[in-house]
Amino acid sequence: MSAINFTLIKQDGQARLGSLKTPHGTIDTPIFMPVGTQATVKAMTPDELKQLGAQIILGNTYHLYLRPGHELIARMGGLHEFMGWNGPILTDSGGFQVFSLGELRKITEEGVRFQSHLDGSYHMLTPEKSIEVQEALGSDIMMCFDECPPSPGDRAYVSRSLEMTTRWARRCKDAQRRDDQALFGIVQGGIFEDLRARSACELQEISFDGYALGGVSVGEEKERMLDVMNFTAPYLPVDKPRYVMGIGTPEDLVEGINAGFDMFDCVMPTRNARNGMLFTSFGRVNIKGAIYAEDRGPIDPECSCYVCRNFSRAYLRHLYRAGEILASRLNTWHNLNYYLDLMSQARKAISDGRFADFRRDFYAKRDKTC
Ligand code: PRF
Ligand code: ZN
Repeated sequence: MSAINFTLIKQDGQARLGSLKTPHGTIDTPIFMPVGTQATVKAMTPDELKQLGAQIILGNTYHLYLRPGHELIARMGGLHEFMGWNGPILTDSGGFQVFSLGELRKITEEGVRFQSHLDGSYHMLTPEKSIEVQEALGSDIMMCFDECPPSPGDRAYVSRSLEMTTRWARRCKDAQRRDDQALFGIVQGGIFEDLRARSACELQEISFDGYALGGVSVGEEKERMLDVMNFTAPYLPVDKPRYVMGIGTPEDLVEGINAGFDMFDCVMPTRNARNGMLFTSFGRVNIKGAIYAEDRGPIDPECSCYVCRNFSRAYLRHLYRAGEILASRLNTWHNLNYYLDLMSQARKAISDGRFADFRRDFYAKRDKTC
């Protein structure tokens, strides 16, 4: 028995409308998952996330293992209880984060030995350890420990790497002890269709509760990434959730949905918010700009979020320039609202059988300047 249950409600082209039941609630797909690396979605309380319509958030094995430690979180009642979020949580395995450490890590068949970016201490993450940490955190969905090679990457290396990722996936599954958490496999294989197909096929032989596309948006050209999403989706089972890891821009999400994926996560709306970069239906707004100094209008005239209803661009520009904490909060609020609302519109469009129109209108608007 799986800890989650996915229902495919409707398909419109390749785009899918679904419902994913998890131990902490049911989510509508396609879905965007705000990133809460350090057991917090930066600048937002769990209550605010609920108000924004966030249905599931993401946590990180690597960061929480190093600080405050997974055992401490387990003693505090698990990640949900610790951070005061009672909705679904997906945790990434730590694979991607340790590979981003560059010089500070060494990969072997056993796992990855690395030095903490916090204090330089030595640690070893293996498939077994990653599952142990994710079980201690108690997330609803755990991810397999994978290797994410740089892209486009050397074909021979990518091929050997994905074989190891498959062996690691088997070890993750064997290490799983709890039956109230789902486990997703991660398809690797770089930009090579046959390697992606092999990875997807081997993972399905092991059998997982869902399948993720890893190793995209890691240096390859945008067109390549779109190709990879489009040619990999057909190798994934229809009756399981499909997740693209770590993307992306609003355009990437629309293309991911169009390719047949159901779940997405990215730091972009939250991180960019703190840097004064705001997403709107007409494109991006850099709120630092002098042109907004006396602009009485809202960030996005089409947005009905709390920030757009109450504050001008001029005020938000001022808050940002003054380094006020409220700038981060309001900008994050609007950007998350934008991302979550975009997904809600996409779901509605699929439900009405007009996803192609939705996608065309989405691009048509962005051609205009703000
Ligand atoms: N693997 C894991 N997490 C990830 C990625 C991956 O390939 C990516 C790449 N887009 C983001 N996050 N485990
Ligand atoms: Zn808004």
